[in-house]
Amino acid sequence: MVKKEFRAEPFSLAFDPATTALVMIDMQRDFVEPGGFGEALGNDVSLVRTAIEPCKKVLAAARKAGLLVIHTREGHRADLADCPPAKLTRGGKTFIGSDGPMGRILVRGEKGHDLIPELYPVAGEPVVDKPGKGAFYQTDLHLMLHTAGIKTLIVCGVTTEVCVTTTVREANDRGYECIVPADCVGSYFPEFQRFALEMIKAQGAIFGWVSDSAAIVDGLKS
Ligand code: C5J
Repeated sequence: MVKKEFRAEPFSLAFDPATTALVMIDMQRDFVEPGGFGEALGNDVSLVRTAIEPCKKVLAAARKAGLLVIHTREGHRADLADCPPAKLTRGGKTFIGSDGPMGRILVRGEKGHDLIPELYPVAGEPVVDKPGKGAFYQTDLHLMLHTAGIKTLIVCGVTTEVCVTTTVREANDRGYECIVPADCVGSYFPEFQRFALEMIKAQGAIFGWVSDSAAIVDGLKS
Protein backbone atom coordinates (compact mmCIF):
# COMPACT_ATOMS: atom_id res chain seq x y z
CA MET A 1 0.00 0.00 0.00
CA VAL A 2 1.32 3.44 -0.98
CA LYS A 3 0.62 5.98 1.76
CA LYS A 4 0.22 9.56 0.62
CA GLU A 5 -1.53 12.60 2.03
CA PHE A 6 -3.72 15.41 0.78
CA ARG A 7 -3.47 18.74 2.60
CA ALA A 8 -7.01 19.36 3.76
CA GLU A 9 -9.27 20.75 6.44
CA PRO A 10 -9.92 19.97 9.22
CA PHE A 11 -6.76 17.81 8.92
CA SER A 12 -4.74 16.00 6.25
CA LEU A 13 -6.27 12.97 4.58
CA ALA A 14 -4.13 9.85 4.05
CA PHE A 15 -4.81 7.99 0.81
CA ASP A 16 -3.46 5.31 -1.50
CA PRO A 17 -3.75 6.14 -5.24
CA ALA A 18 -4.64 2.49 -5.92
CA THR A 19 -7.80 2.83 -3.80
CA THR A 20 -8.70 6.42 -4.72
CA ALA A 21 -11.12 7.56 -7.44
CA LEU A 22 -12.04 10.93 -8.90
CA VAL A 23 -15.80 11.46 -9.23
CA MET A 24 -16.73 14.37 -11.48
CA ILE A 25 -20.32 15.33 -10.72
CA ASP A 26 -22.67 16.62 -13.45
CA MET A 27 -20.29 18.87 -15.40
CA GLN A 28 -23.02 19.06 -18.05
CA ARG A 29 -23.97 21.85 -20.42
CA ASP A 30 -27.37 21.96 -18.69
CA PHE A 31 -25.73 23.25 -15.51
CA VAL A 32 -22.75 25.28 -16.67
CA GLU A 33 -23.70 26.72 -20.06
CA PRO A 34 -26.30 29.35 -20.96
CA GLY A 35 -29.58 27.92 -22.24
CA GLY A 36 -29.70 24.89 -19.95
CA PHE A 37 -31.53 23.76 -16.82
CA GLY A 38 -29.51 25.99 -14.49
CA GLU A 39 -30.27 29.14 -16.44
CA ALA A 40 -33.94 28.14 -16.97
CA LEU A 41 -34.24 28.14 -13.18
CA GLY A 42 -33.09 31.76 -13.13
CA ASN A 43 -29.44 31.23 -12.25
CA ASP A 44 -26.29 32.95 -13.48
CA VAL A 45 -24.18 30.11 -14.89
CA SER A 46 -20.99 32.18 -14.86
CA LEU A 47 -20.87 31.53 -11.10
CA VAL A 48 -20.36 27.79 -11.56
CA ARG A 49 -17.99 28.08 -14.51
CA THR A 50 -15.17 29.07 -12.13
CA ALA A 51 -14.86 25.37 -11.29
CA ILE A 52 -13.95 24.36 -14.85
CA GLU A 53 -10.24 25.32 -14.89
CA PRO A 54 -9.44 23.82 -11.45
CA CYS A 55 -11.37 20.67 -12.43
CA LYS A 56 -9.24 20.40 -15.58
CA LYS A 57 -6.08 20.43 -13.44
CA VAL A 58 -7.38 17.79 -11.04
CA LEU A 59 -8.66 15.64 -13.91
CA ALA A 60 -5.27 15.78 -15.65
CA ALA A 61 -3.42 14.92 -12.42
CA ALA A 62 -5.81 12.05 -11.66
CA ARG A 63 -5.38 10.60 -15.15
CA LYS A 64 -1.60 10.91 -14.88
CA ALA A 65 -1.59 9.17 -11.48
CA GLY A 66 -3.69 6.33 -12.93
CA LEU A 67 -6.74 6.94 -10.73
CA LEU A 68 -10.13 5.55 -11.60
CA VAL A 69 -12.08 8.51 -13.03
CA ILE A 70 -15.89 8.41 -13.08
CA HIS A 71 -18.20 11.07 -14.52
CA THR A 72 -21.86 11.49 -13.61
CA ARG A 73 -24.76 13.10 -15.44
CA GLU A 74 -28.11 14.04 -13.98
CA GLY A 75 -30.98 13.40 -16.37
CA HIS A 76 -34.01 11.43 -17.39
CA ARG A 77 -35.41 9.07 -19.97
CA ALA A 78 -37.03 10.73 -22.99
CA ASP A 79 -40.44 9.50 -21.76
CA LEU A 80 -39.71 10.97 -18.28
CA ALA A 81 -40.93 7.72 -16.70
CA ASP A 82 -38.04 7.98 -14.20
CA CYS A 83 -38.79 11.58 -13.20
CA PRO A 84 -41.04 11.74 -10.15
CA PRO A 85 -43.87 14.30 -10.38
CA ALA A 86 -42.40 16.04 -7.34
CA LYS A 87 -39.26 16.78 -9.34
CA LEU A 88 -40.97 17.50 -12.66
CA THR A 89 -43.17 20.43 -11.77
CA ARG A 90 -42.44 23.11 -9.23
CA GLY A 91 -44.80 25.99 -8.50
CA GLY A 92 -46.84 25.18 -11.60
CA LYS A 93 -43.80 25.36 -13.87
CA THR A 94 -42.27 22.42 -15.72
CA PHE A 95 -38.63 22.65 -16.75
CA ILE A 96 -37.43 19.06 -17.13
CA GLY A 97 -38.34 17.67 -20.54
CA SER A 98 -39.31 21.05 -21.97
CA ASP A 99 -37.63 22.39 -25.11
CA GLY A 100 -34.63 24.68 -24.77
CA PRO A 101 -31.81 25.96 -26.98
CA MET A 102 -29.81 22.78 -26.20
CA GLY A 103 -32.69 20.36 -26.68
CA ARG A 104 -35.07 18.98 -24.08
CA ILE A 105 -33.90 20.04 -20.65
CA LEU A 106 -32.20 17.34 -18.54
CA VAL A 107 -33.15 14.57 -20.95
CA ARG A 108 -30.59 11.90 -21.83
CA GLY A 109 -29.17 12.11 -25.31
CA GLU A 110 -29.89 15.83 -25.70
CA LYS A 111 -27.05 18.31 -26.24
CA GLY A 112 -27.66 20.03 -22.90
CA HIS A 113 -27.43 16.74 -21.03
CA ASP A 114 -23.95 16.04 -22.34
CA LEU A 115 -20.72 16.68 -20.42
CA ILE A 116 -18.87 19.85 -21.30
CA PRO A 117 -16.05 19.49 -23.85
CA GLU A 118 -13.45 20.91 -21.40
CA LEU A 119 -13.92 17.89 -19.11
CA TYR A 120 -15.02 15.23 -21.57
CA PRO A 121 -14.34 11.61 -20.57
CA VAL A 122 -11.61 9.68 -22.35
CA ALA A 123 -11.96 6.05 -23.40
CA GLY A 124 -12.35 3.76 -20.41
CA GLU A 125 -13.77 6.35 -18.01
CA PRO A 126 -17.25 5.26 -16.90
CA VAL A 127 -20.15 7.70 -17.15
CA VAL A 128 -22.92 7.17 -14.61
CA ASP A 129 -26.41 8.40 -15.56
CA LYS A 130 -28.37 9.27 -12.46
CA PRO A 131 -32.02 10.26 -12.13
CA GLY A 132 -31.53 12.03 -8.80
CA LYS A 133 -29.21 14.40 -7.04
CA GLY A 134 -27.12 11.75 -5.29
CA ALA A 135 -24.85 9.70 -7.56
CA PHE A 136 -25.51 6.49 -5.59
CA TYR A 137 -29.31 6.59 -5.93
CA GLN A 138 -30.54 4.09 -8.56
CA THR A 139 -27.10 3.75 -10.18
CA ASP A 140 -24.29 1.19 -10.26
CA LEU A 141 -21.70 3.62 -8.85
CA HIS A 142 -21.24 1.80 -5.52
CA LEU A 143 -20.88 -1.54 -7.32
CA MET A 144 -18.19 -0.13 -9.61
CA LEU A 145 -16.27 1.52 -6.76
CA HIS A 146 -16.56 -1.57 -4.56
CA THR A 147 -15.41 -3.85 -7.38
CA ALA A 148 -12.37 -1.63 -7.96
CA GLY A 149 -11.52 -1.66 -4.22
CA ILE A 150 -11.96 2.10 -3.88
CA LYS A 151 -11.89 3.67 -0.40
CA THR A 152 -11.25 7.37 -1.03
CA LEU A 153 -13.17 9.71 -3.35
CA ILE A 154 -12.11 13.08 -4.69
CA VAL A 155 -15.44 14.73 -5.50
CA CYS A 156 -15.63 17.67 -7.92
CA GLY A 157 -18.45 19.24 -9.94
CA VAL A 158 -21.76 21.04 -9.62
CA THR A 159 -23.65 22.12 -7.75
CA THR A 160 -21.93 22.20 -4.41
CA GLU A 161 -24.96 22.24 -2.14
CA VAL A 162 -27.12 19.96 -4.30
CA CYS A 163 -25.56 17.06 -6.23
CA VAL A 164 -22.04 17.32 -4.81
CA THR A 165 -22.92 17.25 -1.12
CA THR A 166 -25.80 14.80 -1.62
CA THR A 167 -23.29 12.43 -3.21
CA VAL A 168 -20.66 13.03 -0.52
CA ARG A 169 -23.22 12.27 2.21
CA GLU A 170 -24.29 9.09 0.41
CA ALA A 171 -20.64 8.07 -0.06
CA ASN A 172 -19.75 8.75 3.58
CA ASP A 173 -22.63 6.53 4.73
CA ARG A 174 -21.29 3.76 2.49
CA GLY A 175 -17.84 3.96 4.10
CA TYR A 176 -15.89 6.08 1.60
CA GLU A 177 -13.63 8.92 2.73
CA CYS A 178 -14.42 11.95 0.59
CA ILE A 179 -12.34 15.02 -0.13
CA VAL A 180 -13.84 18.03 -1.92
CA PRO A 181 -11.50 20.58 -3.53
CA ALA A 182 -13.32 23.87 -2.88
CA ASP A 183 -12.33 25.53 -6.16
CA CYS A 184 -13.47 22.46 -8.15
CA VAL A 185 -17.09 22.73 -7.05
CA GLY A 186 -19.53 25.46 -7.99
CA SER A 187 -22.79 26.94 -6.79
CA TYR A 188 -25.12 29.63 -8.20
CA PHE A 189 -25.25 30.97 -4.63
CA PRO A 190 -21.95 32.09 -3.07
CA GLU A 191 -23.34 31.78 0.46
CA PHE A 192 -24.51 28.19 -0.20
CA GLN A 193 -21.05 27.36 -1.55
CA ARG A 194 -19.46 28.63 1.64
CA PHE A 195 -21.84 26.93 4.04
CA ALA A 196 -21.98 23.65 2.12
CA LEU A 197 -18.20 23.37 2.35
CA GLU A 198 -18.25 24.36 6.04
CA MET A 199 -20.79 21.62 6.75
CA ILE A 200 -18.66 18.87 5.18
CA LYS A 201 -15.59 19.50 7.31
CA ALA A 202 -17.24 20.63 10.56
CA GLN A 203 -17.13 18.55 13.74
CA GLY A 204 -13.85 16.84 12.84
CA ALA A 205 -14.73 16.01 9.20
CA ILE A 206 -18.29 14.92 9.98
CA PHE A 207 -18.81 13.66 6.44
CA GLY A 208 -15.66 14.62 4.59
CA TRP A 209 -12.61 16.79 4.03
CA VAL A 210 -12.27 20.09 2.15
CA SER A 211 -9.19 21.01 0.18
CA ASP A 212 -8.31 22.73 -3.10
CA SER A 213 -7.07 21.80 -6.55
CA ALA A 214 -3.42 22.66 -5.76
CA ALA A 215 -3.42 20.34 -2.74
CA ILE A 216 -4.97 17.51 -4.77
CA VAL A 217 -2.43 17.94 -7.59
CA ASP A 218 0.47 18.09 -5.08
CA GLY A 219 -0.82 15.04 -3.21
CA LEU A 220 -1.13 13.00 -6.39
CA LYS A 221 2.34 14.04 -7.57
CA SER A 222 4.15 13.50 -4.24
C1 C5J B 1 -29.08 20.46 -9.46
C2 C5J B 1 -26.97 19.31 -9.54
N1 C5J B 1 -28.58 21.55 -8.90
N2 C5J B 1 -26.22 18.61 -10.38
N3 C5J B 1 -28.28 19.42 -9.83
O1 C5J B 1 -30.27 20.38 -9.69
O2 C5J B 1 -26.49 19.87 -8.58
